[in-house]
Amino acid sequence: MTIPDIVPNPLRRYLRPGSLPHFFCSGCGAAQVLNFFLQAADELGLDFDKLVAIGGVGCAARIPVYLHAEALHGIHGRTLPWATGIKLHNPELTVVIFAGDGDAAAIGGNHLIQAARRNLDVTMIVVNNLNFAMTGGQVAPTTFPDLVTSTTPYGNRERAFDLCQLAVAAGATFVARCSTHRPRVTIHTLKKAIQHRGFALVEVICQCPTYFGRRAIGSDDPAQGIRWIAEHSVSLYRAGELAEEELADKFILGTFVEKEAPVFEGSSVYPGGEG
Ligand SMILES: Cc1ncc(C[n+]2csc(CCOP(=O)(O)OP(=O)(O)O)c2C)c(N)n1
Repeated sequence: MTIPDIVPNPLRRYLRPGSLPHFFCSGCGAAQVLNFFLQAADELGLDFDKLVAIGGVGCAARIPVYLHAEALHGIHGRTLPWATGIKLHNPELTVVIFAGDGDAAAIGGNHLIQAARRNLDVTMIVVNNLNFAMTGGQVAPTTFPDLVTSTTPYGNRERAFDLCQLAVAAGATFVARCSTHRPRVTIHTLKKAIQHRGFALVEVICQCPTYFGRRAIGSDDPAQGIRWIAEHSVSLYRAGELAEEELADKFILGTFVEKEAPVFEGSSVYPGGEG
């Protein structure tokens, strides 16, 4: 089935023919990230013939399926091993990973640490909707304390994990957190991450109306989800004014690291060789 363009959308040309209608729920933040990425790619003039988009399994991990580029949709948590092989084999390629927070912070967490440590020259976009959405809204390492999810009906008893701090500590050379309530900043940050040489991690805080919204914030209205994110966000510059307890349920938004360092590439794997 093809969807007629009611208003011709210039970004439509970046979508894989026949990939619509998409499978995202109404108001899903992951679909917004797809839109942000297309806008960033368009503004950069990114060559889609040299783009490889990689997703594991999950709602966010479906994003590559819609891109008119080489796409790999594979195994939950294993995006970075593929990205490593692809990038080392052909350094000319732009490799972009789309991962859910469950994917990046739980099952794929160690791959993230090693890729950051190596400074693998890829961009990893983590779509953080604070739960395992595709499997029914289970608690994730990123879920804030006390929140209700499908597996924490009495409230989450665990502390939330800060993926950006992890990436910084592991050696990533570009690390930023953005959110769906600030589209322009997010697009700008994605552009910088794509252009960055080295391991770039961008975490995008996203609403999940169907699972997280319904249980954790009591509304499946996407606008409420976005409002909730805005209310729980604080800029990096203001975060220093808040106590640690106040930050426990806040998203610190900003760019944490942007620096140059040697990247992991073919010649560093086989010194003196072509890789
Ligand atoms: C190896 C493996 N473990 C578990 C699963 C089940 N599984 C599929 S999607 C998913 C949740 C994905 O959550 P997240 O990565 O946060 O992405 P979201 O769906 O929220 O975008 C899980 C646990 C799987 N497919 N493969």
